[in-house]
Parts: sequence; C-alpha cells; structure tokens
Amino acid sequence: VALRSALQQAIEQSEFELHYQPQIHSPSGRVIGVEALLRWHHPARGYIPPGEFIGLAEDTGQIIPISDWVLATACRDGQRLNALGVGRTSMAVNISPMQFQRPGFLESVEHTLEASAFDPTLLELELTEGVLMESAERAIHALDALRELGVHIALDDFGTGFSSLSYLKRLPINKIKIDRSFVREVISDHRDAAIIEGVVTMAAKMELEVLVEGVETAAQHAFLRKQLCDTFQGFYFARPMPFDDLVRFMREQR
Ligand code: G
Ligand code: G
Ligand code: MN
Ligand code: NA
Repeated sequence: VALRSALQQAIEQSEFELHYQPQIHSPSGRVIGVEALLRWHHPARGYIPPGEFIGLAEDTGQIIPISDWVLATACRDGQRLNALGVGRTSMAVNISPMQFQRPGFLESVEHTLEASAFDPTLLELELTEGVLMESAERAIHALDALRELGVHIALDDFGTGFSSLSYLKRLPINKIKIDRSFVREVISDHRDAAIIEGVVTMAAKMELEVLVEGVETAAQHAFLRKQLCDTFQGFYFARPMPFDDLVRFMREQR
C-alpha cells in the first residue's frame, strides 16, 4: 500500500526518468541504437530500479500511465537524438505484458509516433517470450499491425522463457536479444558458447538480427566476436545514462 501510493505520487509529480544504454555495432564501433530504461528518482530514497516497482505497477494498473509516459518520452528523445546529426540511432522501448495486451495499444503507438514526429522505423519495441505466448494468435496479429506502421520488434531476454522454436518460426519479429545469463560464463562454460553460436547461426538463416546483452568485459567481447556476434549491449561498452550524457557519449565516439 505504501509503495502503491508512493507510485501514485511519482506519476503525478513526474518522478520518472529514462536512461539510455547504447547498443554497439562492434566492427565499426558505432552506436546504432539505444535502449530506454526506466528510473524512478524518489525525492528521499534516490533511484529505485524498475525491478522493484514494475511488478506492482502491473498489478495495480499504474503501469498504463507509466508506460504511456515512457513511450512518449522515448519517442521524443529518439527524435531529438536523430535530429542532432550524431548518426541514425534506433530507440528500443521495453513493453510490459499489460501494456501490450491492452486494447488500444496499437493506436497509442501510432498516436505517440505522430505526436513526436519520430521515424517509426527507428522505434523498436522489446517484448519477452512470455508476453507473446499468452495468446499466440492475438500476439502475431498485433505484431503484424505494428510492423505495418514500420515499427521494429525485438524478442527480449531470449532463451530464458518457455517459447518453442515452432512458435519462434511464426513470430513476425526483427531481432533476437540473447539474454545476458548466457554471457556471464561464456568463456568458461562451453555450453553457453554453444547456445550463443547456435542462436546466432539460426538467426542469420532466418534473416533476423541478433544482439548480445550483458557484455561486461573485453575478454567476453573478444570471445563473442569470434563467434560472429556483431551487435552488443553491456556495461563493457556503456552503462545506461541520462540523455545529455548519451549525446556527449555519441559525440565522443565519432
Ligand atoms: O535497468 P534495470 O536493470 O533496472 O531493468 C530491470 C528490468 O526492468 C528489466 O527487465 C527491464 O526490461 C525492465 N524495464 C526497464 N525499463 C522499463 C520500462 O520502461 N518498461 C517496462 N515495462 N520495463 C522496463
Ligand atoms: O530485461 P532487459 O534486457 O530489458 O534488462 C535490461 C537491464 O540489463 C537493464 O536494467 C540494464 O541496466 C541491465 N544491463 C545492461 N547491461 C548490463 C551488463 O553488462 N551487466 C548487467 N549485469 N546488467 C546489464
Ligand atoms: Mn530490454
Ligand atoms: Na533483456
């Protein structure tokens, strides 16, 4: 109850921020996209990570105003970022299950894109396997409609859910994000390496893009490069950061 009313205040007082984590095309070193990550800047308690309130917000329905704010802010910042001439940069936004399943989600994406004048082909929605599995037919339908708008779809935390490969085959997605749990011990555990190598090969043949998450060390990066992974996200390259720091980061990269 305390957290719930604190969240209500956060919504009303705009205590949320988005931080942006760069996604790197490793052969060129260029930032090709960023992922928007929600941060709650509580006046007394400091930053509260989304893991501590997203679940509750889902239960109370507060996720709806929060995620409307996230999408609008990410599109606005994505538009601003691309207008700076620091290179074409996509904007990835995490979509929660309730948000995706709500009637009117498609319309809200369409409306937000229009209001922000953000190029739809630069917006990438990140969905987890679980979200899409709830109702496969509906999900496929909704993804088709989003892709009609030009929006890209990434399957987040890939490999940690329970979706089947026959299901993956039918999903109209653009990208697979390999979960960071496969990266942590990739150098010492040949099974992690085998999984990543297999997913990368499969994705290439299915004409899907792949991004490897959670790369924290130079050694992991070097190892994964040898396995033909070329797009990465992780603390080794950059942590999530406020918009102004992101702009500085991207200017220094050039
Ligand atoms: O950035 P961090 O490690 O705290 O993120 C924790 C979790 O919160 C991740 O699973 C991430 O996908 C999720 N998350 C971050 N930002 C958002 C957001 O804007 N909306 C939703 N639904 N989830 C988010
Ligand atoms: O579930 P999702 O992939 O959206 O979660 C993204 C979360 O992963 C963010 O909260 C981000 O802070 C975190 N993250 C990003 N890069 C790394 C990394 O290299 N190591 C770890 N441990 N977490 C990371
Ligand atoms: Mn994500
Ligand atoms: Na992920």
